Order: sequence, then structure tokens, then C-alpha cells
Amino acid sequence: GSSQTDDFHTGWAALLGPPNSGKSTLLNTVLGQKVSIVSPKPQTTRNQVTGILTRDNLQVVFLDTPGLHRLRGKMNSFLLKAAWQALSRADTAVIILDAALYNKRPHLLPEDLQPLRSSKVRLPQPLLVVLNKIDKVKDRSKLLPLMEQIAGIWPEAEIFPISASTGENVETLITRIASALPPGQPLFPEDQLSTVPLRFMASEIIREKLFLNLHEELPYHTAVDIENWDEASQPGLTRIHAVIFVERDSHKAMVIGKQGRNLKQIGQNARLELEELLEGKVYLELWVKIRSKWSEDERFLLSLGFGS
Ligand code: GDP
Ligand code: MG
Ligand code: K
Repeated sequence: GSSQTDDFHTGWAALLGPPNSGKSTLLNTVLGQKVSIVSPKPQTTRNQVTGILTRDNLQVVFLDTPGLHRLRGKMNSFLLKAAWQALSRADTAVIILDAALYNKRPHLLPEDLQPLRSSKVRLPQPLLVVLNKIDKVKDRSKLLPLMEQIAGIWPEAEIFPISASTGENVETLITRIASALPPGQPLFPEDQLSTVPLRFMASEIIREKLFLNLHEELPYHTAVDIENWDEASQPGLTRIHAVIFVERDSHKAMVIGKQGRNLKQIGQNARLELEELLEGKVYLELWVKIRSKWSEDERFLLSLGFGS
């Protein structure tokens, strides 16, 4: 006999593309909730964040792979490994490009595509190429040369112009992703949006505020660790004690700011968002500690949740 779940489809979709092209924003739009940090500065998603979309007869598990681009050092080799693993288990690959860039320059640059074109990588099929941020492209005929170029590189690719911010065409994309899923039972409970632990989400929120409040390269040299999380002592209140790790004295001074102004702002912004996430009051204590060369320290990175 046929049960209700006989025609359920489940599978994995890998989100790929250069930093800042809108991978996290798309994931957030698809799930209708913030699961992956978004910042105007590139490469803020350093860890693989899984979003889970369950509806009707389908479940899509998204892998928001960390930027494969411009990766250096130990931390980056973790990231690359995570990204390759994501690809090897995906049923479809979704490459996201920032179409608004082509208002300014005519073609994809080689670095937009490396290492996606490397011979080591076998991209799953179907291959969907998303041209994101079309809300910023006034004359859409300007996208035609870009579409031709993509067809030359990946003849099998299907191209989807979308806006992850406004949601335009996002539903069409989801429908196509859904049609690529093999039959199978759901892998996660239907109310689960992510496999990322709350503590980790909290550290990502704090890291996002570092990106928003500090300049230039500095946030790339910071890591956030939640040292203590206490929701038991006081009803309706969660006490969070987090440490921002920096590599040098001068970085510590910049994170703290004049008379502690930066740190105060970062803490305030993060607390408000944590209160939304946890649906209750939050007392957030932030400390800045120096740990030289933390980004090359494998065991330390593992302890923060990277590479596991
Ligand atoms: P990621 O690095 O690929 O995960 O990119 P993010 O999702 O963090 O987005 C990078 C920046 O682009 C953020 O400032 C987003 O708000 C912005 N962005 C993403 N999608 C869109 C879009 O469809 N339209 C516009 N105008 N901005 C977008
Ligand atoms: Mg991201
Ligand atoms: K509590």
C-alpha cells in the first residue's frame, strides 16, 4: 500500500560562490529566519552552516560552504576540506554570483571561478548558477553577456537570476532544487532549521558585530569563544560570557576602542540580537584576550568548532 511518506524527497544542496555574493542571505530568505551571519564585508561565514528546509513532501539540507576563495593557512585548509566534503555529498550544486558586479565590469574574473573550475572538483548535477542581486541591476539585458560566458564554462548549467534580498525568483529556484532531490525519508525533524548549536550561533552573532563595528582586516584576526552559558540560575535570563581572541596587543586596543567604546557598541548590538534568538533577557559579558597565532593552532580551532 502507499503511505503518506512514499513520495517524500530528501537531499543535499551545496551553496558555492565567491565571498559576498549572497549565499548566507539566500539561505536566510529560503528559511525565513536568520541562521547564517550576513555582513557587508566578505567571508564572514567561516564555518559550514547547514540550513534545513522542510515542507510538503520534501526536505532540502543546505550546506553553506565557506568561501573557497583566497584561502590561506591552517584555518583555511579546514575550510577547504569542509567545502569538498559538502560537495561530495550534495545532490545539486548552487553556484551563487553577484550579478550587480557586472554593472561595473563585463566578465567573470578568473578568481570568481577558482577553485570551482579546478580539475579536482566534480560538481554535482544539476548545476544551478544563480545570478543574485538583480534588484541592483536596472538594465537586465546587461546580464546577457554574463549568461553567455557562464554557458561557455558550464554548458550544462541552468541559470537563475534572483534577488536573495527581495525574494524575487527565489521560489522558482527552490522548485528546481526540490526536483533534483532523490526519494527518501526526512533526515531531520521538520521543525529543525539548522544543525548549528545555539552556542555557536551566539558566537557567530558576536563575530558579525565585530565585522560591522570594526574596520578593515581586523575581524579576520578575531575568534569568539563562548566560555560560559548559564540559563539556569535566573528565570528569563541567560548569562553569556564570551571571549574575543585577538592575535596582538594593538588588535586588542582596536577591539576595545577609546574608553571602551567599540567593545560597548559590539556588546550592545550583540545582546539585542541574542535576546531575539533566545526570546528572553540576556546578560552578555565580553572579554578580549590575546592569543598569538591562534589561527594556525589546530587544536584551538577544533575547540572553537572549526573543522569538526
Ligand atoms: P556571502 O558571503 O556569500 O554569504 O554573502 P552575504 O549573504 O553575507 O551577503 C553579502 C552582502 O550582500 C550583504 O551586505 C547582503 O545584504 C548583500 N546581499 C545579498 N543578497 C543580496 C541581494 O539580492 N540584493 C542586494 N541588493 N544585496 C544583497
Ligand atoms: Mg556567508
Ligand atoms: K534563565
